[in-house]
Amino acid sequence: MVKIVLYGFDPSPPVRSCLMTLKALNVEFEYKIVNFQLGEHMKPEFLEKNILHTVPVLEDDRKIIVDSHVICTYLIKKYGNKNDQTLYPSDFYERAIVDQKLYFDAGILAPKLRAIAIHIFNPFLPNEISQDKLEAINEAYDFLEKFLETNEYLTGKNATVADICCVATVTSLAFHPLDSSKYPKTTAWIKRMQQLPFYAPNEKGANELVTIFSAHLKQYSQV
Ligand SMILES: N[C@@H](CCC(=O)N[C@@H](CS)C(=O)NCC(=O)O)C(=O)O
Repeated sequence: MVKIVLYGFDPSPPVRSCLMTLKALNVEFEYKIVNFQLGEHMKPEFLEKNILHTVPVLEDDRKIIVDSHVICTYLIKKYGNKNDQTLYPSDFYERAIVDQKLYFDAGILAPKLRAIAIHIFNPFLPNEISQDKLEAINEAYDFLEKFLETNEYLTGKNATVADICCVATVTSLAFHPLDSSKYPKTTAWIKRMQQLPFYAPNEKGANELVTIFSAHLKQYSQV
């Protein structure tokens, strides 16, 4: 039997994207926790799987796949219902629109979170978090509000893999809360995502991460 293993830990947003996708597809897998506090991501056996020392990593029948966006789309292409194109359409143009929002997550949203995370988790960097890094998050919220101007989800009337990846990141940014009067569409989109049957694996890890960030910011933000 083909064995799927996901390496990661719950607070990590890209790991949560994979957990939601696996749940949406109803695929069985083994979840192996990588303990960063013990430096497990830097051990030779993990580096052998991913030289970038990041999670998530997926092992499918002993083949390795790195990067949440690639993992999620791979899982849908391989294990998704071939008659249901909702999560990742096969039409080239529709897929390009979904890919664009995946790259938006990878290239714009997630780096704004990372710019702050490095001051919390990297002991060699200053603890202080400058105001401009927090304000940069508003730019991401502005983009999302525009994307959602005419649609209920990021690329149309249905949630796709792009919504899954973006919501994992956005809910991790909640230490810099969305003003619902300024961002009504984005606020409604998050609530809509939270109602979906595959959303549950995001909840606990996002809360854990936001608690860590909020406590750090209380102590170190330069406001
Ligand atoms: N683009 C990657 C980002 C993965 C990533 O940066 N993961 C973080 C945890 S959220 C990590 O493993 N960092 C450890 C490191 O960079 O050493 C993805 O989407 O999978």
